[in-house]
Amino acid sequence: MSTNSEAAKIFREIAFILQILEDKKSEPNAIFKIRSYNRAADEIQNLSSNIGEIYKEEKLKGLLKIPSIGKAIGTKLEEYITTGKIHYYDELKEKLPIDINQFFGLEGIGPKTIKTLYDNIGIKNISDLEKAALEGKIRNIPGFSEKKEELILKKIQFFRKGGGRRLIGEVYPLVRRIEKRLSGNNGVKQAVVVGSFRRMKETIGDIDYLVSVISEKDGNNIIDYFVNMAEVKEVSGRGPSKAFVKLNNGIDADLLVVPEESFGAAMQYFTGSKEHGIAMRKIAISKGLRLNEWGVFDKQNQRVAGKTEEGVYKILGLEWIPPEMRENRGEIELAKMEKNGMEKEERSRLRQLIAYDDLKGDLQVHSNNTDGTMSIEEMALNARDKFELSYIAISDHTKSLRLANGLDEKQLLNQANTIAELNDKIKINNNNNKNKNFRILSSAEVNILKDGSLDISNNVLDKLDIVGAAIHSHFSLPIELQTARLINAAQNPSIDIIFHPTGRIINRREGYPVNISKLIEVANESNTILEIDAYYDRLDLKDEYIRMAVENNVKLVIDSDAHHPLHYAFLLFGIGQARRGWAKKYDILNTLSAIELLDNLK
Ligand code: DGT
Ligand code: CA
Ligand code: CA
Ligand code: ZN
Repeated sequence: MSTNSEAAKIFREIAFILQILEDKKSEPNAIFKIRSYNRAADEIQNLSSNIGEIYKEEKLKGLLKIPSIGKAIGTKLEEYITTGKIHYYDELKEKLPIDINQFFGLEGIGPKTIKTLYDNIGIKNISDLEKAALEGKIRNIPGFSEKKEELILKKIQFFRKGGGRRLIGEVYPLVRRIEKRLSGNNGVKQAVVVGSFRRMKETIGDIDYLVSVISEKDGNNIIDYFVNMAEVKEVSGRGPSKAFVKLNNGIDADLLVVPEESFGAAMQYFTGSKEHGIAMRKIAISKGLRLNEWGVFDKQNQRVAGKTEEGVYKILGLEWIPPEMRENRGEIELAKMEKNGMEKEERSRLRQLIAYDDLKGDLQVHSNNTDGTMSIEEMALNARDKFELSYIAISDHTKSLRLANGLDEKQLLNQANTIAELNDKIKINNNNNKNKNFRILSSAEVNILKDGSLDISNNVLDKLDIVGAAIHSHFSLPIELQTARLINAAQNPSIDIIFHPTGRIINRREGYPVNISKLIEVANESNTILEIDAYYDRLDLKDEYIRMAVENNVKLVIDSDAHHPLHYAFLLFGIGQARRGWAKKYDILNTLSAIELLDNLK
């Protein structure tokens, strides 16, 4: 069956090749075409249903219902689903025999650079590029320099470190879909995904499924089912109780089958992390027990726990620990039950960790007034009706960010007026009880300029409900200057939130250098909120920094950075990240109602 990620990949490649081949002057429409292919790729990637299944049910008509898919792209998608190929794509590939996919991961090495490198010295892939850079062959090409050559090498190294790990958001729908199908299989008692995915790591090396069955025959059946799934490209191995496969999108998936009485122990073992597991086993030994993936055993080799995960933790004297915290970074100490005198506040971290249904609002949402794809009203109604949020803040970009069509002072104030009118309009038909107080907040993602000043004046910002600021340029400034820019913004009385504070894009760019402890100190003093950007290629702040912020009483918010209503679904990854950083509900301000939130701003 065709997978969403494969189709998305092809469309992204088409966009990229068009960027290289189309001369923007002679082909003024190229830019729109390129954008359409990229948007289509994003949408397909993030769909919760499989394109093949959509097609089976509704044919082309179903495909055309996917946001951003028009007739031209829709028919190509149909061709891909029915024949496995796209003729147009093959033609483009013939014109440009470059391994485009390899270059996607390299931030800053765009289509134009690749074309120049191909035309001048025939570079077709990353190995060619690395070799040429090492041999000093790039510096002499017009437009390049020794410094640029060095930068290319650095980027290749950063990319290699990522080592083929997938972003969690990229594989999430697929992983859950398979998990659900495994659960529904005859003879299967329980099925869960474990490993780094269950721990909500930012990137996933491989996918690990665990299944419990009653009989050996059921075990055999489920393994048969697993290796024959439509998503499987090849079977790397299978035994009586396990199987290893490679999926169509290139990621590996493991399946392990255990008897019911071992399910909890196996869950504990294969959820990891390895370090957490090793620490757990030491505790078992200190209590005269033995812990492995089959259970907890006493000196007589009797199984004393193993059916449930809670049971395994309990017999070791521990409270159950949320998977996101299992990194052996102090969580076991926190979970020790017999420990006397432990601060209530500390203990409650395990139980009061922010939960996946705790968020009431989203404070970074973009509309089609700038680089979003939908109107403010569409973004609002989707948030209210499909995601059950009680408020969103429209935080469009500001004027100095020209690429995103940033708003100037006048446009921002106009937008705030439109929002006030929309709120009145929405109130009238807020028939849906649960979110009857739904509200749109006026906001902005104010651009921080090179010197740390803002591109919108405070008297305009003060007319908005809530304001965030962010860095979008001059990434290569040294750490002192970069930190000073952020501090300047944080100390501005009109700025409530620093959006995506380090600017990283996972596996693609490191972000700008920031002295994070200094920023946290200033955020605390100035009552500035730091954002966890839930868009899955950002997840910025990372877990360590969240923990630092929380320990220093800095308040956080979790935002989707939505440019399309479907992106609200990404809030999940931000919550996972917050849990990995030990944030409690209390630490995250958008768990409050809109009124309470606004009351808590500086
Ligand atoms: P990944 O796949 O690189 O994103 O990370 P994980 O954590 O999913 O690692 P994976 O798939 O190699 O193994 C799944 C879990 O199995 C791991 O989190 C802990 C457990 N595990 C695997 N190998 C070992 C080991 O050698 N010792 C211990 N204690 N546990 C292991
Ligand atoms: Ca794994
Ligand atoms: Ca694995
Ligand atoms: Zn931004």
